[in-house]
Amino acid sequence: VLSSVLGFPRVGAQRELKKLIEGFWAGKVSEADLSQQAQALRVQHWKLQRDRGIDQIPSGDFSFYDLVLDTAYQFGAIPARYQSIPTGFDQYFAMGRGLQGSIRNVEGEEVQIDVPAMEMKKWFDTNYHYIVPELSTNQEFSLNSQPSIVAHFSEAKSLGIHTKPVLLGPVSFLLLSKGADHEAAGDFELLKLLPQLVPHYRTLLAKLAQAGATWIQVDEPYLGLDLTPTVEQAYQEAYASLTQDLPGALRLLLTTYFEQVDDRMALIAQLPVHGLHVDLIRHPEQLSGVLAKLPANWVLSLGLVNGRNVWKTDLDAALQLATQAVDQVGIDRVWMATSCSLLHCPFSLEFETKLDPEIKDWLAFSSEKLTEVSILRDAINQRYEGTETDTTNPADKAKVDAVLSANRASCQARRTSERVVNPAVKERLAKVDPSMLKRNAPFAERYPVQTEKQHLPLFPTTTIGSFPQTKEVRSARRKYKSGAWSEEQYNAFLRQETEKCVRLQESIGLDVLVHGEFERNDMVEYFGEKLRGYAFTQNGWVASYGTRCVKPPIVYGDVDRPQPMTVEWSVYAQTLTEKPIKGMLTGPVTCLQWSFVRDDQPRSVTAHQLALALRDEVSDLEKANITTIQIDEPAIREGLPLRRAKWEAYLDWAVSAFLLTSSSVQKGTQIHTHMCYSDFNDIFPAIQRMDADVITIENSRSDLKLLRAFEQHGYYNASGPGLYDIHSPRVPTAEEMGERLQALLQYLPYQLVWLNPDCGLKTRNWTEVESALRNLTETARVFRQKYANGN
Ligand code: THG
Ligand code: ZN
Repeated sequence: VLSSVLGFPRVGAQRELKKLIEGFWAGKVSEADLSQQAQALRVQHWKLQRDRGIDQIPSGDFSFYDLVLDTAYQFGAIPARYQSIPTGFDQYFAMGRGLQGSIRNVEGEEVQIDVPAMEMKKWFDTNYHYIVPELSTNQEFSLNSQPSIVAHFSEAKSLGIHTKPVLLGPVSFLLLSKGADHEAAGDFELLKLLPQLVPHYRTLLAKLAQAGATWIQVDEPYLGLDLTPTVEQAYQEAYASLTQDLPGALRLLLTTYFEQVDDRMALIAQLPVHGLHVDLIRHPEQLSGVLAKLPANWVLSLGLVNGRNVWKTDLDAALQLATQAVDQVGIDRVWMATSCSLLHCPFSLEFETKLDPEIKDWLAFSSEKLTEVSILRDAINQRYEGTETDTTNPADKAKVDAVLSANRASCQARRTSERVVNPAVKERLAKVDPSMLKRNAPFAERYPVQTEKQHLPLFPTTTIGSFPQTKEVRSARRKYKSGAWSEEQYNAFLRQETEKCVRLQESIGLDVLVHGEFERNDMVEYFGEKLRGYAFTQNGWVASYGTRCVKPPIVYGDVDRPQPMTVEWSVYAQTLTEKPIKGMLTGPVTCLQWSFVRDDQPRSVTAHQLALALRDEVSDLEKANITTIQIDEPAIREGLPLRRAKWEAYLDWAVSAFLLTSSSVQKGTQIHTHMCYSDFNDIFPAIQRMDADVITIENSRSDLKLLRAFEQHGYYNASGPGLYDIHSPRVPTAEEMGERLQALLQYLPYQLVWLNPDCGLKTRNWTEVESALRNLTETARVFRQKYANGN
């Protein structure tokens, strides 16, 4: 058997690539240095994989921004608004992040340009965002030489490393795209572009063959999702066409992940490829079904090492699955692999000097997972000793046995550790009953009490919670974390920032104020640092979008809250003002979704443990007279299972976790929630069941589509569909916001509408924030007058 990796984290051990690219954007790194140092990083990553015993090392998994963007760029799918920018980094980065300023256009003239970025969406059910390609109905494709997967293959080859180029398959590429014009909506229209697109894939394959490539990894994650007859037919036609005149040496490995494909084997087995990769982390039970229908001579790549989580692989369990596969198809047709790309996993444990050694022993990050993959290979090859691929020697056998027994000990220790099990938490969870999942009065009764209690005007104004995280704030946190600042010094600084923020909000005339969240690094990491059962890392960065990373905390045990987490800051802010201060919490589903979580109990159980901890925080805030509390759930939509048949079960427990967090309060306490980043239309009934008093929601890009859904499905609580897009530095005028509000009021009763930006303000600067919020309160003033007599 061979060892194989589907993709490696491109950002580098110390986020070198991020720093390099951001340096280039800032004009501090030349284009030549950018290219040269990026290449050095690729080489480093290939060598690391080779040295750790990987046979099938990926190439083409490197990107300066995003791999879906790269695929679009490579096939010439460049939307019209970027076409005046000369080909190259400027144009490429403009597509990823927008471009404002003066450039030399294709004619060589100096011109002003202001183009927004392409849309981002979550990559399946991960917390990684890809760039959504925009294709027109008459889209033409070409094969660009950049970004060059062929060059990367040759680069590795010149070092003596024979890699496996990775391509995003044509069907999944089109299904990830959107129509540039309105007619081209939906799968059907986009898949019509296959005949234009596939010939360019063919040319690319020919070039790869010419460069000496043999196995090509073709990623088709959509094969595991809900398939329509149109999509099935698209797969058949696309792969028939793709493999026409396939150069003799080429082998295609059809690659699936995040879902099962055992029920898709009738389709898959007909496709003219040479192997299949399956994700046995998500669905180990699919193996039998896959084996039963695997065509003779195909290679089967087994995803046995989790690319989405940080736990050591249970190697014994993995070997059991591997043995089942090898017994059936033979030792020379099975690969041991990661379940998906390691993009979603931090780089290496070696930088974690502060992690508790007991917990650290349970973990494997990307670099450590490489060793796991190759140990699995060695162990299987040894078990089948005497078969033709036997290359083992006794010394290696002893080494493999030692690794296996150490792994057994780690897994056993984790299963039985007192750090993991907290009987009090389990007991409390068992006692949760339906009365704890329901407010003590219906919305219609609660809302007037709240309005009165908080002295809320018509069209109340608020913000989503965070205010600018400036260089000073980040640098203060660094000084504190490095020990250069004492806790007192740091807290004094934070109090000063908080006070400035409250004063500014008062002067702007907002109705419900926030403290600004200067004490928080990330909305999940912050809570992870304060809850028991959670560990956090120093360097566990994973890609979020472009060059941005997040550092997800790790839930390793039963979760509870040793002490209040946010009360002090909210109470401090409340001492500064007569206006209500809104307490700010991250909801249980988002904490779950944006953390690395336990794989030894269902996600729903972890979510409910988080909910109980947060429920206590809600109670403590209420007791401290913080009577507006926002519980953010931006990630509730992305947690949806990839197949629709599983949606209802998920939504049931997700909503229940939210209700467990939020519903202990008095009717005069107002619960807000906030959602962003996605299309909520299809989970509307669940949002209503969450029964938040006020939902603030990102709305600026989806225009009024969202509101039509409000109307269609019926939403009966109060809402604040964002009046402007905080992702852009543009400051909208009061008139613009007024127009938007007027449009909103066609769909929502004016008595229940809040005015707010569409998301947190942490990525903006103070000048932009102040002007935009002044325009927002001006809009409120105008509309209060207009609606004073009920319109
Ligand atoms: N937290 C977590 N996941 C998230 C978000 C979050 N996923 C979705 C969305 N929000 C992603 N948005 C961002 C926005 C900014 C950054 C990362 C993800 C960011 N990161 C810094 C960087 O890479 O430079 C690193 C953070 C730091 O240095 O403090 O800016 O909010 N968990
Ligand atoms: Zn948001």
